[in-house]
Amino acid sequence: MSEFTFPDNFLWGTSTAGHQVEGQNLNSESWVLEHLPETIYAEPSGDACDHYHRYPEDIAMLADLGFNSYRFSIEWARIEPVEGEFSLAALDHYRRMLACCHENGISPMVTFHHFISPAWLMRDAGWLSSKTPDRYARYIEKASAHLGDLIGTACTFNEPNIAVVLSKMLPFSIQKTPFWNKAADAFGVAPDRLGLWQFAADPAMWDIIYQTHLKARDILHAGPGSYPVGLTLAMMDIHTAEGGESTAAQFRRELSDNYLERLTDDDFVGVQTYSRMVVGPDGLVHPPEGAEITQMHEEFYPEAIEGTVRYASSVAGVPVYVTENGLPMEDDSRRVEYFKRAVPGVARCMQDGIDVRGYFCWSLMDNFEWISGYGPKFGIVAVDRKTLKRTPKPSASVLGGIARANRVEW
Ligand code: GCO
Repeated sequence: MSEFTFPDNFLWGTSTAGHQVEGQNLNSESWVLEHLPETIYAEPSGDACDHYHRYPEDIAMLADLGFNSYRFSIEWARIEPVEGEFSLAALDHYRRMLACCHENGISPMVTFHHFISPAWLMRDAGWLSSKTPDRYARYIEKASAHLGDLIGTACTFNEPNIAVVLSKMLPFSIQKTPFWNKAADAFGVAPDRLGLWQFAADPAMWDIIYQTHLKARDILHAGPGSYPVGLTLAMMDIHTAEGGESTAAQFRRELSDNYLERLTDDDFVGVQTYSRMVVGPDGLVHPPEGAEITQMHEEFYPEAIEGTVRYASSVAGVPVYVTENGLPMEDDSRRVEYFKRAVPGVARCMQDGIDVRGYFCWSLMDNFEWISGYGPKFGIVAVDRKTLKRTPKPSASVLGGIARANRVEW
């Protein structure tokens, strides 16, 4: 039997994203995409979990469960619904959320952009436009001035590599579906100028996002408050099948190294991992016959987080937060098993001297899983889709118990 006690200041949290839990994000680009006749979304986000109004109950609940931190995003589309028009009401809402965290002894980790931009940005090429860095910097200035003194940790962006990761994982190209041209029409741009964060797998986008990240990082460091700033990456634990060495190296470069190598001056990197990816000479190799498969069609593989934390630390050379880790399955007993194997993997990294600062599960509650809708269940808390009633699952007590004890055995 092994055991590990985490440092006193280690963050134990749950993660969510505004568009996935708040509800009625009407001025966002996603709201437009979800309501296209040719949409690829299983269903619209609608009310989501009404977290916009129910956050006091939700934050009190995660504190009662034993957590000491909460990662959530603020929504640019609410704060600047029309270019140049900033909503004091939206900024005050997020300030009340931050105050609620502190009242509950919760250190808030704020993600300033979790995939979703205002619809108006997409009408001018979104993340393919050279004007976006300055537009985003203006938003960050306003948000930092209004909220910075209450922030514990900040992520400028969530997963700038998601479109490239999806391009390797999805069995079809979103950009080749009728949805793509209809989405371009909806925003009044040519298909090759539709700069959607989640789906435009255009290498030029990362350069624009990276320049924007540097601007945002400097603004947040200079503004009110004093807190670490970084960004998060979608990371698969990439394994090599026989003969796949060069292809796996190419996957690591495209999906991880191109990003990690530019983060060496950041205060941290957020690692977000769910499973492994096995790569053979011709690309992705499907999970072995009989493997347990999740609702996101990935292998049940809790050990992946140990691999990605080690890899991210070795390439970026900065502290790590596990900002997303979890399991999309209806059967919560599998989520319990997942955490019981994943958390020790993080502990082993720390035993070997890797500077891990926190562990955040995805997600606090079952929520809107983008194009998959409300089908996949990632939450440690169930949400009744008819009443929005929250019901903690056994996994909430198990992971909350580890958080409260600040130690793990295996
Ligand atoms: C992501 C996002 C989350 C997802 C979660 C489950 O990594 O795609 O950060 O918004 O919902 O990862 O897929």
